[in-house]
Amino acid sequence: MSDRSETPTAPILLADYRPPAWTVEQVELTFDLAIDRAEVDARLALRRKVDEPIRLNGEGLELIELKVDGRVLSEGEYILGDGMLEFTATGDTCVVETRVALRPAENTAFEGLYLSGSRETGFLLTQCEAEGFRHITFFPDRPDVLSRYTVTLRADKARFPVLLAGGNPDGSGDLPEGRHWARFVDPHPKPSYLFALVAGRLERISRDHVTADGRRVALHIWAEPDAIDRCDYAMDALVRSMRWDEDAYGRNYDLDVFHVVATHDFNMGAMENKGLNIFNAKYLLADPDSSTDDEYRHVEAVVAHEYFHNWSGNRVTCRDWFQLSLKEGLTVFREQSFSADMNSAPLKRIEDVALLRRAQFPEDAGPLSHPVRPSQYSEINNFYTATVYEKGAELVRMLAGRLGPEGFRQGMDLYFARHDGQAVTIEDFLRALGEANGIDLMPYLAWYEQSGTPRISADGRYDAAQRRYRLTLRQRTPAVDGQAARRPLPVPVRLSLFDPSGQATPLRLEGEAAPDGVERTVVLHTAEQVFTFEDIAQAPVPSLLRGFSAPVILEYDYAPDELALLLRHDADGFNRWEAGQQLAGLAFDDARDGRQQGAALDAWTTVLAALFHDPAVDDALLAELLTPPGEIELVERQPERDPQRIRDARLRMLGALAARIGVPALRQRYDALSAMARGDLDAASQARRQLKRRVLDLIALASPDDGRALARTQYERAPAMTDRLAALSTLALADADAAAEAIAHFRRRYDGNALALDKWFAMQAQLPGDSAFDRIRSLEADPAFTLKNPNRVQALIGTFARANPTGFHRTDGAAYRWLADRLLAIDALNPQVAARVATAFNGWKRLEPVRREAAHAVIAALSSRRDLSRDLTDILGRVAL
Ligand code: 0A1
Ligand code: ZN
Repeated sequence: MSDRSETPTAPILLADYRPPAWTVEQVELTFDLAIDRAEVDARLALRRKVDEPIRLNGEGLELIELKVDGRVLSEGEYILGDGMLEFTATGDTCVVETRVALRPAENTAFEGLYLSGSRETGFLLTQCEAEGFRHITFFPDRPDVLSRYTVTLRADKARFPVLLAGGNPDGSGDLPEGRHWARFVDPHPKPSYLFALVAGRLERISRDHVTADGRRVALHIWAEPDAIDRCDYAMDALVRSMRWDEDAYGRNYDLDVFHVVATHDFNMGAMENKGLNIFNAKYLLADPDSSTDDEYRHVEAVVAHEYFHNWSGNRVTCRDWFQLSLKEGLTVFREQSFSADMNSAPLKRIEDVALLRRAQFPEDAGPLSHPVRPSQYSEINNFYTATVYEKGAELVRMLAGRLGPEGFRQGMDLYFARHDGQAVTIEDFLRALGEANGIDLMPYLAWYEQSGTPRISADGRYDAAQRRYRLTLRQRTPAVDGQAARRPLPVPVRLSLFDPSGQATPLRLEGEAAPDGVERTVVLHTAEQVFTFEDIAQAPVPSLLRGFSAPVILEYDYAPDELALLLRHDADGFNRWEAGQQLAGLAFDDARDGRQQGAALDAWTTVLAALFHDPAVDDALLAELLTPPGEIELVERQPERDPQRIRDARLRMLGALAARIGVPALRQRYDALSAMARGDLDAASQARRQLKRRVLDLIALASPDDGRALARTQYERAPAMTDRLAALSTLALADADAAAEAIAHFRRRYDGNALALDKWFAMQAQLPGDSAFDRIRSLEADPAFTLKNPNRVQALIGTFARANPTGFHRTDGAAYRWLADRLLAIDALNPQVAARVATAFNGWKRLEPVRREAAHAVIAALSSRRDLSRDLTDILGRVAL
């Protein structure tokens, strides 16, 4: 567990980076494993780089013995304290041997070696990123120390029949007294955060994969016996990922075995340990009866993400934790590209941008805002953020766009070849990509170093006499309090111009001899730049930032009918959706301000009603178009937030849309979609379910009785989870009391199925309004609720605090006080989870005054406590500012 904060620790600064004084060339670890007590013998072959004592990190370890070059050190010969073991050595190389004891079953923080599940049937596993290895043995626990690992595991054979560690198997056998052993050798030097072991009663499914360069690899997915039949989809996804990385990046797997393990007790999504990926069960297990379509897609994406780390993260790793986005932003980008290839590229782009706006934009606009490469941190676990991951991926996407597909591939080839086996920086990445293409990409470093979402304002002037269109682009990034003024960034703006009939116009920039297609990318390098297009016959409607070519907020004063034109005609699937979102934003303003006949509300409902009947619009896109920005995104548009007003206005605009399409047409579409319903997983079936859900929600708004009746039937007849959960949620949203019977039925049906129960908790945690808080408290009393399981905590407490604005942001502040209380209890068990949940306080400053005061009082009281973990102290300290 992390330190308590009685003595606040000084932040770690990027500017203070120094290479390690001693490196570790070879690590030999021997584990004697048991639930209550494990012993770890470590033999480290060290090499001196700088004339300094040897300093090894170690937290919560009971040191039994320390030897240097074969000699036992007595107590006076070393210093042990503050998470560090220090002693001196004379030569330039030395062998350090330690023996330590650990207490896995007492480790509720899930960092280091811990127990998943019960003492009787659970299994042991490790989590080392970012700084968990120091909870296992004394070691220079930093990513720039790369070592070769040999790991021997010993344990009772009946209790721990399966013993796994990263690397290739190197023997196994029986020992006296019913024990056994297994050894693993990893030939690839790796940082300590990629070490992993697993021991317990697990079952497996297996497959063989022959890599493009001819290596036969045994793939094994491991799970507890009751879950092993839910691993097949993940295995398929793994094979697809391996093939894709071979084709798209020329990257092959590099060990003889690849293990993947599922656990229900995990702080994050999954972990890319070398040769032994460990997954939160939520992102590995999938079956139609308990998983939704969205979850299937997430399993595919996370399996790919962890696998892709084998090169972007493991073979080439980070010099220090400030460079985290070097592996995470790049791997998210690779994962997004894979998912786009496996599914629909425009829909994937819509999903990714929607996530960026929902999660990263608010983060970057509030007190937790930080650059993709932060310059300081006090607790690194708090930097696994949407900014490092999602915005980081957008930066790689911009670089890839700048170089084009072939140039990017050449750049990546050079990056992997040049830095294989190294721990490197973002600068190294930019240099490799740039040098492979003869381009200086260093101006993009500013994107990594500067926080905040840039605002790009665009202004178009048409000159009929000159047949010219002048587009002025300006950029500014609002500075966060106390930070330096922002530098202009290189901002690629992909664009087209549409004539009033909806045709894209050929584009010739001033000074060019001939037009070059109907889509161009212009790059804004300075605070303001003008781009002049020639031979433009009529005043055009610009389609800007196509495909979301840069992670910015675009400000262009579109009239509703211009957005309506783009919504009808834009060939860029993303921008078509985007036009709909922009128009919906204006329609929301009309609904909020009581303009029931407002031009935007009218245009939005009119175009969508037309598209609803247009056979050229496929089901998946229509479902997306019928979804206006959510309450969380809409809140971002408001200077001062009153969640209830926002929710009411959003419902009014959706009501207007339902009325415009009309209940008979909605009903007809719903029936047609239902008639085709099966539980199949192909894209068309998924799209139909998605659209059916939107249509049902619209029916429930326009004709509540019909909506309830249809939802009840859908719940009863659903062939799989997607339809079942959607129907339950529609029923509960329409009338939570009337849905009580179905809610109880779901609870009984899925008793014992942890992942399905998480959805049951989360669905109810989102139900809005005054009664939400009481509902949460009675859900806490459900015997299946526990603060010890991160997924359960996120499902109930996290969802309520983050995704239920009207329920959580009560004017009486009761939910804030309750959250503070729960944070204290969670923090005592698992600081990482407490810190994550606490980020729900991020936007308090922009609440309307009554709620703001109530939130402030709670945050101030909580953050002044001295008995919190470093993780929670760090988040609260920043949020309170
Ligand atoms: N590297 C993993 C995510 C991860 C990060 C931290 C963890 O513990 C604090 C665990 C997992 C990934 O990106 O998949
Ligand atoms: Zn990752």
